[in-house]
Amino acid sequence: MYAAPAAYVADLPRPERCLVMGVVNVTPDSFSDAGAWLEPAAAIAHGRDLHRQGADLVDVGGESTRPGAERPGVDEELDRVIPVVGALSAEGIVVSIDTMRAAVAVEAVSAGASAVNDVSGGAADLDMLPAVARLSVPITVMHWRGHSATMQSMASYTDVVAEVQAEVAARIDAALAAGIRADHIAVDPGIGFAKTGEHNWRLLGHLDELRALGFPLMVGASRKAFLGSLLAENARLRPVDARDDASAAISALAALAGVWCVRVHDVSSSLDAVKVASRWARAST
Ligand code: PMM
Repeated sequence: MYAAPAAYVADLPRPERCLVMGVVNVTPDSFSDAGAWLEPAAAIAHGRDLHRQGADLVDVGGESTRPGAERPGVDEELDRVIPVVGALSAEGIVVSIDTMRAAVAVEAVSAGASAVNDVSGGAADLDMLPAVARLSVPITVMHWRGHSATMQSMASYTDVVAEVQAEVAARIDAALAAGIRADHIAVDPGIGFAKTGEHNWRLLGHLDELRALGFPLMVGASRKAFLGSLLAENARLRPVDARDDASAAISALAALAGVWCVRVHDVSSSLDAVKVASRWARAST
């Protein structure tokens, strides 16, 4: 009934429990922390703080993917993330770069990043998968149907679990065909990306079917709108900054479902949650 992570991703930490990835959005417009970490010094301090809280990895991103967001130019994205990636990596913090651009991934890895997190699974930039193969670093391949400006118009499925599984399997095949090592690939259902709340819940309730693809799973549900709706009172969404308890609950349940890594904004609550899940899973064997 309860599951330990099916597998770990090579060349990343292996704490023998679900990993916790802390998020640093170096953006003016992310839904979860709009603009709070846009200045490099603030972003670096935040990354350090997440590391002190126990984050196994810190994910640095320079492009907001909230529904409707406009894309920054590549130079703008590089200016946002490279100083942050460089400073955190130099302190021994394991950094992943959240980008859909091969050029940003390449610069970030040369600045010290250990992994690439591409929400498009290599579909947004056809140079991405060959670049990651050459860099020989891990990559998270997320389910994605299109850029933020239009993605919610693509939230249409007959069977969301089967379709996400098939579409993400095609991206895994593309990654392998580009020469990326199988043990460098993690898979993510892309909670909130071209999905309604109902779709998100069905995917979370059927993580075992995504696990059946045979790759470590990442889940990024932290602070997302479907939690705001779940916790709404008097038709008012729960504010973004009051969704961390629910996010930690998702982390515990995801860990029990055998997820490899949860991507969260509040690290300490999710770290406690995955430790409880890990102890619970051990007691149930
Ligand atoms: N969600 C966001 C950004 N990057 N990466 C992965 N792998 N999975 C996600 O669900 C994901 C992601 C959007 O959330 P944010 O604006 O709070 O970073």
